[in-house]
Amino acid sequence: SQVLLQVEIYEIEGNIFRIKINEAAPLRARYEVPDVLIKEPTTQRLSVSQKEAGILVLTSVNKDYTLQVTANPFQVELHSKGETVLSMNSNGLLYFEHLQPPPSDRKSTAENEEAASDSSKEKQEDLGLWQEKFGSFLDFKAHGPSSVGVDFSLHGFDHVYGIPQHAESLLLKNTSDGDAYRLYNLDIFGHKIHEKIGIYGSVPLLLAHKPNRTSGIFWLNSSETLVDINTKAVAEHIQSGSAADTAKQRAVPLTDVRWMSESGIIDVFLLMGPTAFDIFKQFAQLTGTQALPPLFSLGYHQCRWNYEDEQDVKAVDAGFDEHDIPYDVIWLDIEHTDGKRYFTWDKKKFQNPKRMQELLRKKKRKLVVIVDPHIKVDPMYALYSQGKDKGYFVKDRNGQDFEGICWPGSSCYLDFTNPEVRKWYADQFAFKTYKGSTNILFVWNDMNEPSVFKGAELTMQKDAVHYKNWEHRELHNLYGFYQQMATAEGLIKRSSGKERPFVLTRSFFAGSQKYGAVWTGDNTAEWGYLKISIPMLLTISLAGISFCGADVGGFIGDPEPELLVRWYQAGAYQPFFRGHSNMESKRREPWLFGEKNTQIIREAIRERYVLLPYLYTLFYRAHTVAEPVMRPLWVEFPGKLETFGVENEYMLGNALLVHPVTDKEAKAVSVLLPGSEEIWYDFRTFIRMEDPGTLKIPVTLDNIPVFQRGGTVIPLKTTAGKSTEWMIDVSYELHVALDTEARAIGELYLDDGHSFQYLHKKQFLYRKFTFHKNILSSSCMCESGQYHTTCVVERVVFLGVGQQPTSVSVCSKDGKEKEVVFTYDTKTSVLMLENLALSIDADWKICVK
Ligand code: MIG
Repeated sequence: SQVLLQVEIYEIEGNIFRIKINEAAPLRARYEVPDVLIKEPTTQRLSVSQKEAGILVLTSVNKDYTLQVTANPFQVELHSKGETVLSMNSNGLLYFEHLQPPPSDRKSTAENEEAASDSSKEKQEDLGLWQEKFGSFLDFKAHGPSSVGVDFSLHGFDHVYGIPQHAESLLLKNTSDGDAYRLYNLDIFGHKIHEKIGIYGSVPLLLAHKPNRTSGIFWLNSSETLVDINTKAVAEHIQSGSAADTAKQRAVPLTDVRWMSESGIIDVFLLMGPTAFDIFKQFAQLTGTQALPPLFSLGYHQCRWNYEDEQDVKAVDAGFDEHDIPYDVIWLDIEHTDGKRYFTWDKKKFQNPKRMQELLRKKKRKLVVIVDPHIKVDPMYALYSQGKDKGYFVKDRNGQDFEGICWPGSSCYLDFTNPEVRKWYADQFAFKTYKGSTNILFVWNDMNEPSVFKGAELTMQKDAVHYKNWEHRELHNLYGFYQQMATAEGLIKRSSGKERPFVLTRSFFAGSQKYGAVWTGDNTAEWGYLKISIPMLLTISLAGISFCGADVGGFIGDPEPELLVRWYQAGAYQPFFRGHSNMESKRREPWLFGEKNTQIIREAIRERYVLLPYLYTLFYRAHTVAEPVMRPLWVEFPGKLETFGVENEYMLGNALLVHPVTDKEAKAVSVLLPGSEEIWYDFRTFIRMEDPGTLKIPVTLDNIPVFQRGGTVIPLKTTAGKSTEWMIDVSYELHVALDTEARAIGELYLDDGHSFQYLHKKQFLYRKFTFHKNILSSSCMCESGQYHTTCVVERVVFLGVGQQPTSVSVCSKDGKEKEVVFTYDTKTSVLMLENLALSIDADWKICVK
């Protein structure tokens, strides 16, 4: 209380408030997270609507919000039209460890000399603030203690989500009697499930939801962070006209969220929604949207630690063709390198990497190789010697290059926080620098928490030193973010800015969505890990990163065939779809488990490929309007309480509800089809489900329950091919599912699938399909987009058509009308039109009479 803090309050365009608290005059600058906000936010002028001793009331530009700031005790309350939405420091947990001179530097006044000699205990404690022991590790805090924290109360909310990454449930749990949620990127091999310890990546964004409102708290801090959650019921007085009623109370929920970070400043963004989709936009406005993935990366990926050599790659690739299973990418793990020197090849196993890539290219497939951030200490290794000469490695506290142990043995770690290092690193991906690489090679960044064997908690010492002398503790959670950023820039650069990159990263932070995909790391081949992968991916998606997936099959161990099959079926309906397995795991290519299982897995992967037009369109929406591709039910049904905790099923876009089977030998699953006013159709049989609600759906091993929501149109391909590139000319099929008013709406986005021409030259098609008053029309969603394609819509399936039509005709733009043949099934109410040849890029109408 002796040190003056400065509080800054901003309104940011689009219903966002920002509160920054820092020391008014810190001894030295405190770390403020750079490079995560995509631009300096556009502020708006708050007006002072009340100002008296100890109270200041600020009103937002649109008058919808007021911020009441009280001085003593310090507190900020955010009101929306009379409703208190959120308050800060209402539990008085604000703290701010101000920077102090080290104990040895302190001027010894007579007074404190006395105190010091009086109490050696105090001295001990004081020392503890400047250095900390953890096992055999000593963390030397050059700048002393510097932690910050504050509490928020979310009024009326008892459902909170977000703050990945934990192997935990979708709904955040009370932490009052256990561990806080920890945000500290760590490589935890064989991590357990239902733990609050942080793994691999973190996004300090929390969402709170109640039926009429969603709010968000974005705590912009990249040091080790803890989040305590406490949901309770509090009494609220009911305002009412009659005097007799004024005493009435009711219990309303309230969630307290306490954030604590090891260092930095308090810089918090309050996202006011009011809808979940508004929150996604607000967060994207600050940190960016999902990069539009190249289409191939939405196909199936086949990975393993390791595909041994060129021969192995060839054989696995051929296996997919032999078994008629589509796939797009084969992956090479660390063993492909010359002694874990990234950007090199093991010369015995991969004698001719270009030849191998040419073979894959002919098959219209791609290669992904791993590139980790640790660099083998080896003066003969160019990356090391250059890095060393240029001073590009993270330093230890004594100013020497930090050395840790990792795969190659003794290793140094590139300091990606330095823009010059990132530029140099990006240049390493140039085709002429990265020998043996071609433009079908893409990249996987692993171990970038960073993982340091034998380091404290298997990561870098917090007292290691980065660019501009910042200690590692300040920016730990950003390390992987920066590596992926540099890698993605490298891939763009090598194509002279023309091609979209694909980079998968294990570690991530807020904003990583701009650079590619993430996966959930080393899961285990057990049913529990399949089950938890759904809430884990939903949580990552809520935090802005749509392109996410979990290792299909489970990385560690050997899945029983049934588990593997179930995992493929789930993965086929998730954004990033990759089979992967550990070195010690048995081979796991999809055809190794008997004809029947091969058949089912083939079917699951083919369903994925057929669905790609829809999925790609969802990614376009994630890219342009920040809608998560995979979303919890409550996002689509914000008023339906019964959906708030659902985590065993999810929506893929707004049209598909997916319920993976995650129990062994399941004969049936309980599916919640939300919304009494909704109609749901079985995605495969087209049969209308009787009455929404919770249904017991019988299942066989053949597939998992998937439903299309009435009122939507889903674009698909009529058949799967060997890979996405083989499918370019395959015709389309539309599934038009009618709602209670016999309407439906949907869209299709399409472009060349790999370049930035959609952006720079507007080479894309964005089509809209509407069914209204018995007319299905195809129209343009965006006149400025143009893309030439000869692709046609071949088939249209209408679901839920009440009665048999007397005729169906197609009207083209020039007014010509042509009757078409149709079939109608009275039992299922399905109307099917086949052998159509309607240009995908033209306006047309289908009239059902
Ligand atoms: O500690 O590169 O999560 O996907 O196969 C193991 C070898 C290091 C961890 C990754 C995993 C990858 C493995 N890596």
